[in-house]
Amino acid sequence: MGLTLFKKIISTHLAEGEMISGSEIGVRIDQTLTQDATGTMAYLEFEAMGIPRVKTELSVSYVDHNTLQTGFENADDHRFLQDIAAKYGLVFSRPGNGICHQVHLERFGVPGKTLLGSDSHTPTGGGIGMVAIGAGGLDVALAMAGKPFHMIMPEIIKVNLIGRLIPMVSAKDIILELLRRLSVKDGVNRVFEYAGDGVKTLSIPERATITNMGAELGATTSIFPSDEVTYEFLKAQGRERDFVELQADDDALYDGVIEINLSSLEPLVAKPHSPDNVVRVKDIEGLKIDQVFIGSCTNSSLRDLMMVAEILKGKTIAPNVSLSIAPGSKQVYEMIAENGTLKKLVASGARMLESACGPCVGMGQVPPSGGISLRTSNRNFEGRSGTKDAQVYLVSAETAAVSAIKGVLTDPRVLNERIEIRLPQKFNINDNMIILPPPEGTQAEVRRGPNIKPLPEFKPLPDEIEGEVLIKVGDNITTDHIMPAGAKVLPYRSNLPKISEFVFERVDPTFAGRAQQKGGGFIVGGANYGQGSSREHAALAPYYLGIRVVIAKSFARIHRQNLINFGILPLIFDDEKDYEDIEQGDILRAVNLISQLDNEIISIENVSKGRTYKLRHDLSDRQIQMVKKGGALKY
Ligand code: MIC
Ligand code: SF4
Repeated sequence: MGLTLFKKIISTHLAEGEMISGSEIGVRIDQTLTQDATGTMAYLEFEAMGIPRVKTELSVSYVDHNTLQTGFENADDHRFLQDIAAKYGLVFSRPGNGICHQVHLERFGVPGKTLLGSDSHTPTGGGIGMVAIGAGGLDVALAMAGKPFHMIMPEIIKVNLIGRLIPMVSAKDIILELLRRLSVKDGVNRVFEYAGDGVKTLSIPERATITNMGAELGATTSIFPSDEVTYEFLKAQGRERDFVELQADDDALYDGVIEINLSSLEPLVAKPHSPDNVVRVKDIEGLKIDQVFIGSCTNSSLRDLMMVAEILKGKTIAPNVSLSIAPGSKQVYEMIAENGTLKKLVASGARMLESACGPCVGMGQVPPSGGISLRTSNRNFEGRSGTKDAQVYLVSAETAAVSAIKGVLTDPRVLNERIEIRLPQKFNINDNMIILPPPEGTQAEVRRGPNIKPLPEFKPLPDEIEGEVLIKVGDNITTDHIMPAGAKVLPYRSNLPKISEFVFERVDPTFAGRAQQKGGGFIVGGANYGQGSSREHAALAPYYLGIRVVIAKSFARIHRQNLINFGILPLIFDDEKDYEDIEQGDILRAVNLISQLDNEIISIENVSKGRTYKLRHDLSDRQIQMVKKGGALKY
């Protein structure tokens, strides 16, 4: 039996275990990426390992998230990251050079290689046939130290693309269609592998939009074959030498097949507050909008911005709309400046932002009170735009641009014209904002501003824990709920004592104070607890507040691993009725916890209710040792 593309790449990188879905494997990592918001912590962890230089083929440190410098904190972090890169042999992508995923695709990604990134949208690299996976900073630090990355061998789902998209329907609509059919939790421990004759009709930026937003399915990653389209893209980037042809064997065996007929797709929109809350634009057309944001690692490529400019050209945005645009990289920015695209955007009334994440993660351009914001980004979680009452709708660049002119959500097919965007044969190659590390052995000083606080002490798991259920939340709680981002909180990513004050702030602002006062306790969650970002602060900050056990119906992949990495035990209800029974304020008691970990089932007593719950841990032996010792660094 032949192999899927994912298995082909994993088989050449397998360091531990067997490729049997559901079992734990260790994978050799060729490349890593970090961004500033997760990077400072990742490098503090790397430093703690005492390794003189990164051991990967390539490790890149990007600055793209915390670029809104309203205080000294972010600038201090950038300087720390630049110094660290020089000291440990990393490539440094300076602020202004662009969003990590876009830049990595353009300048560094290589088909067939493995990439581990401390950002959940690292699978963007799957657009050029990489196995690109998002993880917590500590896992990335371990990969930089030359250790294999451990994960559950996923199931592999083939997504068969048939036919060709009709005008004004684009790649974003393909991934929204998948999110419409599946949900934000259906991709957990699965990989989506694209195939079929529709693949060759999609450019690399379009493929990358799809693999990028595969993260919203909860998937381990998504991957496209590496074909002649990939070759042309790499050649245009002056990197044709990095090309290798890669595809699944014809007789490859998949765990499931999904078919999407591209020619019958229509423009789609994800309604608040979940990327899988998808309907046709037609179904809610006419919705009055206040804001449009075009950008983020999902839709900020040259192709997207040229398309937007062709739609906006000679027109003015509606008086009720504020349109902001952030090009994905300096390369894109330079090229739109040169080819006249920028002029068309500015002339129409667009507010041009720097090449960074920006509004996608609440860094500026917060919508007005009760505002309706149309965005080309990938997440519309409640509160993420920077205000709790904003309603964020996710759409394609085409839908965003047409709606910006009309002032209401509009199906872009009204334009009734065929706009063909031809990508250039040669992209502008100017890597002057990329700093290569000095040769090994060069002395490099690391400057640390006052916001950069040391890591906490990691203590072994206590054998007995008694405490209160400090909070009980529902299904699909995101890491944005647990550890908010945005302009107010993001600057404290390297200051754990301070950022811990914001845990669950948008759900229950009293949480952090209560946790601290009671010296810890339990968190109870529903299904897919911790979905969304890779931010390990969503585990580290609760650890800092004294949490050692989280009980949920199920966990999202990256967050579960982050909990384990910091010595927090993730437990699953064996009987979901117990989730209904348990209440905030109940006192729970776990005794003989250490020896109980040898069993699959762990008993925890609800002292308040006089009942005992059966809980599963599903940890591998390696993970059990890790949690017992107080996390991965101790282990
Ligand atoms: C996100 O899109 O939520 C982020 C901000 O990029 C995060 C990383 C972080 O929280 O720093 C992610 O996707 O992992
Ligand atoms: Fe940045 Fe938004 Fe992409 Fe996260 S999803 S990497 S915040 S652009």
